[in-house]
Amino acid sequence: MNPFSRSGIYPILDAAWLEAPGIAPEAVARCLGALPIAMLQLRCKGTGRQAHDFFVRWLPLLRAHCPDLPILINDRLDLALLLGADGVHVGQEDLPVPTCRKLLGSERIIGLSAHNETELREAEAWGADYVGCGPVFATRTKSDTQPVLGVEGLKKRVRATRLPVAAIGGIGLEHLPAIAGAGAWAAAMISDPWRGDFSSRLGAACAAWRSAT
Ligand code: TZP
Ligand code: MG
Repeated sequence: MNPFSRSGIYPILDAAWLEAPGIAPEAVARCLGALPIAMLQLRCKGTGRQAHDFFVRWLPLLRAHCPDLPILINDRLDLALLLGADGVHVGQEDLPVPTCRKLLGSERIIGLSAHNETELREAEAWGADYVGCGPVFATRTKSDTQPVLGVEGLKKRVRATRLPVAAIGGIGLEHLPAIAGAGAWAAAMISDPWRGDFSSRLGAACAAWRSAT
């Protein structure tokens, strides 16, 4: 199945949230498997060893519970290859998309963060499968971001590329109608689902997306 045929919520599971005390991994994985989400990403900004241990712990568990869901790894092409992830998401400072493509082959998914028209064009020329555009709103999750795009800025990016666009940055439940209305393929969310009961909040996000599309 074309992984982009289903638009929706794209949870990015960051180690900072997933490895916090009190998190029950099985319950998180079960909840993700039960929801109609578009794609999943594992992200760990720790040391190489921390990233390794985090991906080794979580990828197989998520796979077991979400067999049909593409699961990408942030930044770490080496670990994505080692663990057989469905792809990688890279930023402008990470390994270039053509290098990722050479190593990953044509079947796996490559997402690239793109912040302007030049980067959008490069993403297309290099064969990225989707682009991440943001921050749409102010975020406390990432400090070295580009200026906030806003919904109008997001619409411009969507119009400027033929690639599916994953909107990211400060996205909460209340923003989902506007993000869907802007034509984004997905709403990537890191912190919002954790600002309450993970399962109910993510369920509400999926429902909000569905009623907006
Ligand atoms: N890239 C642009 S904003 C951002 C990233 C990785 C962080 C998004 O996190 P949150 O918690 O959903 O605002
Ligand atoms: Mg990166």
